[in-house]
Amino acid sequence: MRAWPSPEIPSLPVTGPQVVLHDTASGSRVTTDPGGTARLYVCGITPYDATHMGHAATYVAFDLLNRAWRSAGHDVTYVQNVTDVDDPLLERAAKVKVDWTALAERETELFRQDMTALRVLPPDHYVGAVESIPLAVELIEQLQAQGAVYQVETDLYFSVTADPDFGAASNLDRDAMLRIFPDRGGDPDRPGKRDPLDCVVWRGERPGEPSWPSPFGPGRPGWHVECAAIARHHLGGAFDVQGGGSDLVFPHHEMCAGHAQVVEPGTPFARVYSHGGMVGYDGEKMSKSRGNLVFVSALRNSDVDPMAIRLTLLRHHYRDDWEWTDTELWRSVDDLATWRKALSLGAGAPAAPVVEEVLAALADDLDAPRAVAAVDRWAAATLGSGGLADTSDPQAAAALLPALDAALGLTV
Ligand code: 5CA
Ligand code: ZN
Repeated sequence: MRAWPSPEIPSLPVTGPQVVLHDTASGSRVTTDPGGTARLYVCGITPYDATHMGHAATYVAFDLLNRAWRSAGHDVTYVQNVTDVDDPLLERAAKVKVDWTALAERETELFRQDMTALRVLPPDHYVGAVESIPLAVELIEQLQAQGAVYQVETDLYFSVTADPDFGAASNLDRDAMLRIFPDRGGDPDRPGKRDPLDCVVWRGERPGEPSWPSPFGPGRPGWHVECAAIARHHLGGAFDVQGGGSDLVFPHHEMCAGHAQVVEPGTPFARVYSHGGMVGYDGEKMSKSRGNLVFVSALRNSDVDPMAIRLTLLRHHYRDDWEWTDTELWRSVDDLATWRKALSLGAGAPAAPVVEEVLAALADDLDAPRAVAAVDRWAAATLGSGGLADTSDPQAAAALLPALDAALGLTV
């Protein structure tokens, strides 16, 4: 699939520190150790509705990781999928009477435009589930060869007991997994299953649903096997970071890890599992199924500066759960105006310590609020009050502008 155009990334005269990230599997902070090229997989959208602020927060969070690695001197290979066939997409297409492929294409295109406006670096491989069906089939055959797959009617299930490390990626015990599973698409009570936590890897054809031929009969892959197959194919085993929102910790990322670890025993799916918090609106998690959404495209259409949207997201730590409010958006519009005013002076308060603080904050588990606060302080010092402006650095704006762009993705 086509991704979206990449913004320019200015090169900085200073190198950032190695990136420390909170890892869901170990429940602790881990210094990422990517060697030359860091390998990142982030779960992409299910394209049946426009990009909301929750999606935007997640993709901006992993964009900060991408940028922090680059600032630390690494190349990055970034892979993102598009779940372009799935139950909610098919249901929405049927409801609004459009072809499901047309709906997926339209919403994916809108997502590309939203990501471009928010200056999110594109993945190197933007991969659709449909175009990856042969990869999923190959992975299911490998799972079969390990004896990890069994049949229930026309569907195939993955035996979670085949992975000795099952539960490790999400760091959850069996009781917690059993509690969460039914709320996240699982079917613990289906007759014929060997373990309530087993998940579908091949869904046999249903009347009225699209299907593809396979050695297991017509049907389509399960959701988890798609991401596992795409990530393994494009990144190999033990890639650096598997990312997504916290709603994907279990079962999605656990099952992906399980599939990968059964076909390549002893090699973890990913080294670090990283998860962003949930963005809410009107007291609940923002979600397409609940319909309590604030769309990036709707704000763009009302001429809101996308950099103000991005700054609003950056003011929240990526691991926090928080509520979107328009009040914060309007505050970001004002803050950007203040920054622009200070930067337009050219000279200002010393920029080097600010650049250093921004890079240090981002390498410290993507602490964007701390980075942004450093810029606020610089702008306040530069503009001063009552003649107390600090303009001791004649090159302040020239040093700060590329750092804001490269590290935070903000053009001011
Ligand atoms: N296609 C799958 C992943 S393979 C999927 O979860 N799609 S999605 O469209 O539902 O979500 C896309 C990304 O946005 C996921 O990483 C998800 O965790 C994240 N996300 C969804 N809702 C929110 C929210 N309210 N706040 C923060 N992140 C969210
Ligand atoms: Zn995924």
